[in-house]
This record gives sequence, C-alpha cells and structure tokens, in this order.
Amino acid sequence: MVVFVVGAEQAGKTLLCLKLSTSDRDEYPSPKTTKTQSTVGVNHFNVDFNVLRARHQSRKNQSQTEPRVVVKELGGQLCQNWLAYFGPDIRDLIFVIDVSDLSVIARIGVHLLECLNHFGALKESTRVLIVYSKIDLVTKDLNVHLRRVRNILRLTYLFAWYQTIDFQEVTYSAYEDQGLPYIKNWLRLLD
Ligand SMILES: Nc1nc2c(ncn2[C@@H]2O[C@H](COP(=O)(O)OP(=O)(O)O)[C@@H](O)[C@H]2O)c(=O)[nH]1
Ligand SMILES: [Mg+2]
Repeated sequence: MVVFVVGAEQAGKTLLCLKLSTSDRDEYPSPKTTKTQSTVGVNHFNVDFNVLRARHQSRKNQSQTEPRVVVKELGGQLCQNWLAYFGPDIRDLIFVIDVSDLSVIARIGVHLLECLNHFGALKESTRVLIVYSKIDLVTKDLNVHLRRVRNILRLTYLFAWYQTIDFQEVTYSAYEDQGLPYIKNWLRLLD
C-alpha cells in the first residue's frame, strides 16, 4: 500500500515520515537531533507495523499481520506536478501544513485544491489527512489560530463540497510527538 505525503517546502514532511518509519519510540528523530535535507524529488519510507506489534504482543498474536505501508514524500518544489505522481490506485493522502507561517498557507491552498479535485473526482472513496504541523511555534491561542488557518483555506466549505473524500484533521508537533499516534493509526487503516 502506498500513501503520499505532500505539503510546502519546510512544512515538516521529511521529519514526520522519518518518525512514521521508526518503530521504536525511544529512537524517534526530533528537530533537536535530526537535521533534514530539503527533499529533491521523491522520498520513500517503509512503515512496518508488524515490527512494532512484535515488540509489544505475545507470540500467539503475532500471526496476525498488519499492513506494510510505503509512504512517499513529494518535495514541495514539485508542487506544480504533484498530480502526475499519483497513480490510479492512490486513494490516501497526507497533506502537511506548517500552521506557524500564514503567508505560505495562502499559497499552498491552490495546491491543496488541486489535490482535492483529483481525489474528489475518483470513483471510489478516498481519504485525506490534514496535518497541522509545527503547532509548538504557535504563540497565540491555538484554537483561534487554527480557525484562521481553516478560514484561509476555506476548509469547512471544501470538506462539505468533496463528499466522497473522508477528511481527517490532526494537530502535530515534531517536539513531544503530539499527534503522531493519531497519524500512525490513520495509516494503519489503509485498505
Ligand atoms: N518547531 C518545529 N520544527 C519542525 C517541526 N517539524 C519539522 N521541523 C523543522 O522544520 C524544518 C523542515 O523540516 P522537514 O521535515 O525537512 O520539512 P519538509 O521540507 O516538509 O520535508 C527542519 O528544520 C525541521 O527540524 C515541528 O513540528 N516543529
Ligand atoms: Mg522533505
């Protein structure tokens, strides 16, 4: 199974993907310890939920297999071309938005719309997870700030318009790994 991760440059995609593909919580990369390189082209990450499960469950239960997921990060520089990378079987998308930078949000909105048009036009139902990243950098009231972000992107309207898309939203910070369990769980539910 393949899921794409897109978003503007510097939104936090690579670090998130590194966390998703690391099975041991103690080894999760952090902005303090891991220096990411700007992604040129496409990055591939393997997420194997069996490894994690094997650590925590008895042998008896290990026969149950969990999905292996390939997460593909499309570099922000490719945003004009993201749609060309989504194959006909792609049904799931993670869209990462750095909510600490409102100037970028307005620009990335156009590309979000392109992605939603693509997924919304598919016959089967699709899933889009909006990740509001870098919430640790938001100094104002987070709820008020997120309302502003959602307004800029017209998300309430878009969620209602694209009825075949199952939208989920999560706030995330690479510090403290807030939101990470939710994102992992969302990935697990790929079919
Ligand atoms: N404060 C903060 N910085 C982050 C967070 N996630 C990533 N970063 C930093 O943002 C920069 C860009 O991250 P990266 O994952 O390479 O973004 P990408 O270009 O979208 O792949 C790096 O310096 C990261 O350490 C976060 O949640 N909070
Ligand atoms: Mg990157």
